[in-house]
Amino acid sequence: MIKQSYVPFRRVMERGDLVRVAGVHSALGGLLAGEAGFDAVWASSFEISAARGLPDASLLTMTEYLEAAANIQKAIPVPVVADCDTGFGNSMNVAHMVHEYERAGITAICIEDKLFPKINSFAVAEQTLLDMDAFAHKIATAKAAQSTPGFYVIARTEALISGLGVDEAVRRCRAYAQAGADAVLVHSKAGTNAEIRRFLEEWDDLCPVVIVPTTYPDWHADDIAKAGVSVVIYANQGLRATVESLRSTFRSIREQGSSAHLERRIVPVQEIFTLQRLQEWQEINA
Ligand code: SPV
Ligand code: MG
Repeated sequence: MIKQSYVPFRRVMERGDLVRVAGVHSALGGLLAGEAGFDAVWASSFEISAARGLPDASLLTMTEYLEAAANIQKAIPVPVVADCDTGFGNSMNVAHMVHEYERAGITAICIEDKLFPKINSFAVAEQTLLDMDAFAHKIATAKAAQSTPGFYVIARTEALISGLGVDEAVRRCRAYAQAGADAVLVHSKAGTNAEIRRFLEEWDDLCPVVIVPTTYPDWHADDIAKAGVSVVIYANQGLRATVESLRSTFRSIREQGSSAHLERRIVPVQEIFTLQRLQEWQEINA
């Protein structure tokens, strides 16, 4: 019989190796990430918004992000880390969010210290941060709201994205760890890993560190682990590859007038059936 079971994120963290996470917006993407050996998936607000043809600017509601994350988790064996932006409002919203996500089977969430409504970290826009103590209160609220001990809360600082520097990023992450965060995510849009390395040198190991090396992609996972990072999120490479693939496939069919020339380069329908576990489903009716 078809079973839908998965490992909680905390269990993955307890293994002690670098945890590798792939950004996705669909269950199919999650299945492929698991198949490739990723330990968890990131239900990315950027990807989920883009899949709806919308910017990552707090336009979708908590319910819509939750539905997207829960639909991914239902279908895959690795845990989802749900990108919950700012927590969809103030501390009250954060408490409600934790209740809802936890009840829907999500085992890890991440919230960031920007103001609601937020805009994607790479957008050319003002990135104003919430007061540090107010965000620490959101983290403490999230931890107090969880009903299972394993539920995992990641506190993300956008101090480097806002140009406030490494010292401010460290100061904020310390406060968030002291408020009970299970891990801190320090995001950077620099073209090299220099400021993240400086952060890691100053960081006092109060809790694990998560990074998102989108703009400094040449940092090898082995070196990331050696530098003291616990979790690496490849947040949007899947989405960008999908755009490339769909664009060239659709264009090529239009230009050539048929799909015959592509048939050897695209997966057979049978392979989609395998991902859908069609045979196991059909056995239910057999
Ligand atoms: C996301 O993938 O939605 C993220 C990472 O939050 S970033 O797009 O770099 O802000
Ligand atoms: Mg996001």
